[in-house]
Amino acid sequence: MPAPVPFDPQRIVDAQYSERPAREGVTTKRVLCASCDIACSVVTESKNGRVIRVRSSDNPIFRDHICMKGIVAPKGFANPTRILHPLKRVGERGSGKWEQVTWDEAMTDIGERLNAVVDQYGPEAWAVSTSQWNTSTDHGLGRRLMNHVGSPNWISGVALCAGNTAAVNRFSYGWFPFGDFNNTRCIVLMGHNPRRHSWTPIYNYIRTAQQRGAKLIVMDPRRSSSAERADIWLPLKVGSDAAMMFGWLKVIIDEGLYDKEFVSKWTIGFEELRQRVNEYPLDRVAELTGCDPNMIAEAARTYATHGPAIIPWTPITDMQRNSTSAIRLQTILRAICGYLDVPGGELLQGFNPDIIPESEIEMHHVLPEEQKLKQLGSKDHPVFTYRGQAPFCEPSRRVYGQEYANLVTGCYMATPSETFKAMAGEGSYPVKAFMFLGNNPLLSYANMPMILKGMMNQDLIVAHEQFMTPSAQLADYVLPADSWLERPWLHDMFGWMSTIRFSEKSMDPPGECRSTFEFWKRLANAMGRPEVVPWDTLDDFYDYRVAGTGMSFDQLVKTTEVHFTKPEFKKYEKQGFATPSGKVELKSSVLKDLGFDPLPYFREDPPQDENYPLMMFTGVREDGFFQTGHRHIPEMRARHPEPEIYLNEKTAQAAGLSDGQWVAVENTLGRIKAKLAIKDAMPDDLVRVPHGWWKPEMPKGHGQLSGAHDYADSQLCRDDDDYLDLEQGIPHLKGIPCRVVSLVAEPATADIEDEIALEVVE
Ligand SMILES: Nc1nc2c(c(=O)[nH]1)N[C@H]1C(S)=C(S)[C@@H](COP(=O)(O)OP(=O)(O)OC[C@H]3O[C@@H](n4cnc5c(=O)[nH]c(N)nc54)[C@H](O)[C@@H]3O)O[C@H]1N2
Ligand SMILES: Nc1nc2c(c(=O)[nH]1)N[C@H]1C(S)=C(S)[C@@H](COP(=O)(O)OP(=O)(O)OC[C@H]3O[C@@H](n4cnc5c(=O)[nH]c(N)nc54)[C@H](O)[C@@H]3O)O[C@H]1N2
Ligand code: SF4
Ligand SMILES: [Mo]
Repeated sequence: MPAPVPFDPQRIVDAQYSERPAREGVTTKRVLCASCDIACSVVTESKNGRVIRVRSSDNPIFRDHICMKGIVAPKGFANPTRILHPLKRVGERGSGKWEQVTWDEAMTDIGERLNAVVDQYGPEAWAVSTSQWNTSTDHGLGRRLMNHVGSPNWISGVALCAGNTAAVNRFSYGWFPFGDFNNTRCIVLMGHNPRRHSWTPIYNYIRTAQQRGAKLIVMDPRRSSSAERADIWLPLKVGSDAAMMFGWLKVIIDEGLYDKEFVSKWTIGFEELRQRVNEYPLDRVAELTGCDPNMIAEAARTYATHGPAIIPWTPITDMQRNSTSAIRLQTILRAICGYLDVPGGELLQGFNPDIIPESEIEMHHVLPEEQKLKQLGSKDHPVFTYRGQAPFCEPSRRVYGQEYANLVTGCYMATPSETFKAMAGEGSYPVKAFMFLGNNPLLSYANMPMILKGMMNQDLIVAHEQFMTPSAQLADYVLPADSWLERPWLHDMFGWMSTIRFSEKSMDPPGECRSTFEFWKRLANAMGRPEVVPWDTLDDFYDYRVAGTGMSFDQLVKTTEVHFTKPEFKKYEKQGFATPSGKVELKSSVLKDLGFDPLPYFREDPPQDENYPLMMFTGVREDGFFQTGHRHIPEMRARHPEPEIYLNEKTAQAAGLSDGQWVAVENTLGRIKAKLAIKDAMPDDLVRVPHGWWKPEMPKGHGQLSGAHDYADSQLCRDDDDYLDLEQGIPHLKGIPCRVVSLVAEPATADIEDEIALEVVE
C-alpha cells in the first residue's frame, strides 16, 4: 500500500469541478447541513424564497457526503407542527395551554424573572442546557452571558458525546486528536458504527481507506455492519472496552511493539503504566471481555505494527462506567505506538490562528473563581468541570494561545446528573431557572424521573425550539428557533480542528423564528447587560470573528470552501504538549492531584440482580432520525413507525417472546414499551434499547408528554453511583441490568398524518 501522504486540506480547495448550472428561477447556495452534528457540505436549491431541495455538493471531495436526513430537511422544517411564534404558558406548568406573545413581551418578562432568581438564589441558580451539536450556533454567546452574570451551570449533550472525550484527552496530551482517515493504514472502531445514513462522511472515509487497503478492527458485542466488513471483529461483552484495551497494551508492551524513542523522550509514567498493565494478563482480559485471547493479541499486534493507525473518537466509551479510563487508554495506545501528530495518525491541530475561537468568545476568565468552584459536580466528579480543567489553563495558553481552550465545548461543564438533582431540590444548593436551546433534556440525559422532578420545581423554564418536544411542553416560554436553512453559519469545527467552514443562508426564517444569536442578544439586553453581546447582527458578529483572515464573512462564504493554514506535524517538538509536564502524561499528574487514580483501571459490573437477568444498552441510531428529533416527519416515521428493541432468537425464546410483539423493558429505575425485533446480530442476553423515542402525534402536556413516558430510554438510564463514571460523573448506558416482559395490550397510537395541533389560547 502507498506510503501516507500528509493530511492536506488544500486538496479540497484544489479539487477540479464546476458547479452544476442553476435551473431557471432556482437559486443555489453552498451550505453546511445541521440535521445532524457532522456538518456535510451540501447545496440548497430555492425557488420563490423557499428551499425546495437539498442536494449533494458539486465538489467531488464532498459529493457523497449526504444522507436522507439532510435531503428531507426542507420538508421537515416546513411541517405544520413547527413552532412559528413565541408561546407563553397559561395555566399550570405542563397543562399544554399557550398564549401567543411577541418576542419583546417574552424577553422582557424572561429577563425580569431571571434577574429575580439571580437576586434571590445567586447566579448559580440559573442553569442552561444546550447541545451545541445540531444547533452548533450558540457561538459561545450563552457561556459569555452566563460568565458575566456569574453562573457556571452549563450542561450539554456533549457531556455524553465527544465533549467529555475532549476534556479527558487533555489529561494525556492537552488536545483532542482527529484521525487522518485519508492516509491511515489501520482504523479501530470501538463500537462506533458509521453507516450510509449515520455520519455519512466518516462512513465514506472508512470505506475509502479500506479500499486503499487499510485494516479495520471493530469491537462490538453486536455483529454491526462495520463488524461485518472488519478484518478483525472482537465481539466483546457490553461495557468492557477498557478491559479490552488493557489486553492490547499487555501484548504491545510485552512484545516491545511500542515506539520506544517516543516513549522515552515524550512520555512520563511508562514504568507505572507497565505495572498496571501487568495486572491484566490476557486470560483475565479474555474473561472480562468474553473474547478469545488469540484474537485479542492479533488485534493488538495489527494496531501496533500496521500503522500509522487511528482510533477515531467513539461515543460508546463516552457513556460507560469506565469512561475516563477507557478514553485515557485510547490516548495511551495512540501515544505509545507513535501515532501522535504524524501523517496517517492522530492529528493535534490546535485553533485556526485567523479566527476568534468560541473559547475566546465565551470569556471564561470573567467568571469569578468562587463561582467556578460552585459548578455542580465539581466536588465529586470534577474532570470536565472548571476545577478539573484548571491545571490546563497555563499549558494551553503556552501551546495553543488560549487559556480556556474549550474543545468541543466539553471542558467547562457542570455534570448533568448533579444539575438535575439541584433543580429537584436535592443538590447542595437550588437551581430555579432553566433554559434549553437545541436540546431535549428530558430525553437526552439519564434518569428522566429526576429531570422531570427538577423541571417541575423551577420558577422559570425557557425553551428555544423548532418543535413542541416533551421538554418544551413543560416550559414557561417556548421561543421559535430558526433552522440551518434559514441562517448563515461559521463552523469552527467545534474548536477541535483548525479548518474553518462556511454556510450561506438559503431562505428567510418562517414566522418569527429567530437564531440563537438573537436569543442571547435579546436576553443580554433584557437582563440589563447589552454590552455583553455588542454586535447588532449575526453577520456583524461573524465579521468580528473572521477579521484575521482579511476578509468579511460575506466574502468568505461566497468564495471559500474551507479556510485553513498549512498543516504541520509533530508540533510538540517545538512547543511540547499542553499538559503540566509538557509531556504525554501516561500517568496523569492532574488526576492524581484531584484525588483519583492517576493510571487507568477497570471497574467491574456490580453483582447481578437475579430479577434483571439481561443487560441493555441504548443506541444503534436509526437512519431516519437524529437523536430525539425528526419523529414528526411522515417519510421518516414510515421507515421506523415504532420504537424497537432487539434480542436474538435464543434470548427471546427463553423469555417466551416472539418477533414483532409489544414488550416492556424494565429495570430498577423505570419501564418503557417497544416492539420486539429478533436480530441474529445480537449476542445472547443483550437488549438493544432505542434512544430518544416520543411521538409528536400523541397527547401533549404533563402526564403524557407525547409518549415520552411510554418510550423514552432516559427512563431506564440509571445514574446512581454504580452507574456513574467516577471521574466525570457521566452515566453508564452500555450495560444496564434489565428484564423484558410481554405486553398484553398494545399501546394506543394516533396517526402521524393527523397530528394534534398546538392548543393556543386566543
Ligand atoms: N438517555 C440517553 N441520553 C443521551 C444519549 C442516549 O443514547 N441516551 N445520547 C447522547 C448523545 S450521543 C448526544 S449527541 C446527545 C444529543 O442530545 P441533544 O443535543 O439534546 O439532541 P436532540 O435529541 O437532537 O435534541 C435537539 C433538539 O434541538 C432542536 N433543534 C434542532 N435544530 C435546532 C436549531 O437550529 N435551533 C434550536 N434552537 N433547536 C434546534 C430539535 O428540534 C431537538 O428537539 O444526547 C446524549 N444523551
Ligand atoms: N441516522 C442517524 N445517524 C446518527 C445519529 C442519529 O441519531 N441518527 N446520531 C449521531 C450521533 S450524535 C452519534 S453520537 C453517533 C452514534 O453512532 P454510533 O457511534 O455508531 O453509535 P450507535 O449507533 O449507538 O451504536 C454503535 C454500536 O455500538 C455497539 N455497542 C453497544 N454497547 C457497546 C459497548 O459497550 N462496547 C462496544 N465496543 N460497542 C457497543 C452497538 O452494538 C452498535 O453496533 O451517530 C450519529 N449518527
Ligand atoms: S450525515 Fe446527513 S444529516 Fe448529518 S450533516 Fe450529513 S447530510 Fe446532514
Ligand atoms: Mo452523539
